[in-house]
Amino acid sequence: MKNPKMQAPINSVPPSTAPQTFSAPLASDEGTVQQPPKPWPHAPVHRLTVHGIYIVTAGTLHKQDLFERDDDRTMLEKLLLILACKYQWQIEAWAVFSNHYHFVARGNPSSANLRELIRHLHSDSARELNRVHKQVGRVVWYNFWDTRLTYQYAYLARLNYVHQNAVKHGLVRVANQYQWCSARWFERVASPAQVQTIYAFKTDRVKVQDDF
Ligand code: NI
Repeated sequence: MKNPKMQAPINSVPPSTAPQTFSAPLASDEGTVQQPPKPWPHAPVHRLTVHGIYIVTAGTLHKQDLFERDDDRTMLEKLLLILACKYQWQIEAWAVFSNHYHFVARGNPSSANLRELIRHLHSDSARELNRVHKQVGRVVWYNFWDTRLTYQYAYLARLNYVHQNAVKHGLVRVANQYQWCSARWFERVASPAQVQTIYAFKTDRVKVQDDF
């Protein structure tokens, strides 16, 4: 993965998706999910029978740096946040890179199928990327991995893993300096104690598909 240029402003969150309007990221399963304003006409469709918290990773075909341009990563990040809202998954951490992404999402009884959300994200982002790059029909995404997190420690460690992922990949020294991830948002919406607690979780032994 190539190091993206960092001249873009680090505080420019996609305005229409405004993640700072989410509820506190550590709300309970039963807590009311506040989502960004909805830019779509209808709530989705069918219900999952099983809800939970998942970590999702996806990579581009052959790990190519297809989202190398700042605008391309911004597009992908924005689509992720919009579609998560549409499918009623609460995104608690995310990181978008030139050749892969990760997110942690919390479901609720209204959530639509997570894999359909991912397929929708891949379909729309590939179509838009290919339109901008004038690459008709190019395959963009290779695969994705979704893992349900059932233990508190595993969950909190992976939250931190995703918040800190830009540091792991050597793109920034401090996670909140990376524009296309949740660290800066998390530090703004969570309490200092929450931030301190989450950031203290060791991530070096967390097993996440991440050889990008
Ligand atoms: Ni990664």
